[in-house]
Amino acid sequence: MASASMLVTATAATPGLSEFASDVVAGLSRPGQKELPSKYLYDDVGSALFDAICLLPEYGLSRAGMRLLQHHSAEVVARLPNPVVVVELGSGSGQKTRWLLKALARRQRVNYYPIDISSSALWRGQQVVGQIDWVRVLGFVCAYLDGLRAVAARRRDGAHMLVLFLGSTIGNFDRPAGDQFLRDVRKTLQPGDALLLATDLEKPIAELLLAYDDPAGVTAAFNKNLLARINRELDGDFDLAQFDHVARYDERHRRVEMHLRSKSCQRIAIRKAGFWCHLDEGESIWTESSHKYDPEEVITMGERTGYRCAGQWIDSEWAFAQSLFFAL
Ligand code: AVI
Repeated sequence: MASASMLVTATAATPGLSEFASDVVAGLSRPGQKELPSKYLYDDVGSALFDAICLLPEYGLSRAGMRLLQHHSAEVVARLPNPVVVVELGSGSGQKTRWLLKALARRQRVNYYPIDISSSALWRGQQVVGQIDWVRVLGFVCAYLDGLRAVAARRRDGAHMLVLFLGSTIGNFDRPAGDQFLRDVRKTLQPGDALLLATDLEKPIAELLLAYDDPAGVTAAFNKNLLARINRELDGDFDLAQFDHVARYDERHRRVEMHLRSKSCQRIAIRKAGFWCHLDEGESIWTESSHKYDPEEVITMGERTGYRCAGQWIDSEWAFAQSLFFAL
């Protein structure tokens, strides 16, 4: 990859710049590898493209998570304290959670609190789980930890919490940041509260690369939509045809990385941020990491961040784990 890159920053300190604009300016101003935070992949278009990714035959994560809950929800519920309220970090489509909520609703009335930064994602999930008898849904549109604290503040005496972090979203954090996130969640919990954590597991590299660079080009569209979003929201002039979607596996960090590689030497304007950046031919913008785990490593990760593991289920078709932890 070309390393020399020059950039012209007019307004790194522009007052009143939105958080999105400042993060874009900061990421594209980085010396060496340019980056854009993966959380910005999920505007309405990006979320719809992600839903389409979950249907791809090459991307087995979501179906694995669904199969696990379909087959093991009763076992998970049998290990939980009674009663529990359910908090989900990232509401998703509601398809997976439905199995768990149904199993739980066989023994108790359930208060279910999905938390998502996107109100449209919350709304879609609620259509599915809102149909289940004995389940009351109250969604929170906010960041995960803020929502978790808000739910914890409503907790009634004697009620425990079950936190769901499904979909292997923890894999989009670097490993140290993943640990920190689990510690932050733990701070909001009381001893005996539960966390069901999903993690995608290591598998042959060719299989992983196909999952993140599918032949139909859906993941490429998902990745490039980040540039399109900058064009839409910040009056940028990225020419999407001048970028290749690249998925690569970093063996040292055990993660798939998504990049957008510039096909030419180009200068891009992002007018609402008053910012211009230069990209060399072959230079890339790093947009996402997706870490892959060893099952034992997941248990250790929980243990060093304040939990004990009470069960782990692994899908037989796609290496993917759900681990049940209790806060110590
Ligand atoms: C949301 N997250 C767990 C997905 C993943 O697999 O890391 C996002 C994704 N990126 C490309 N395909 C899917």
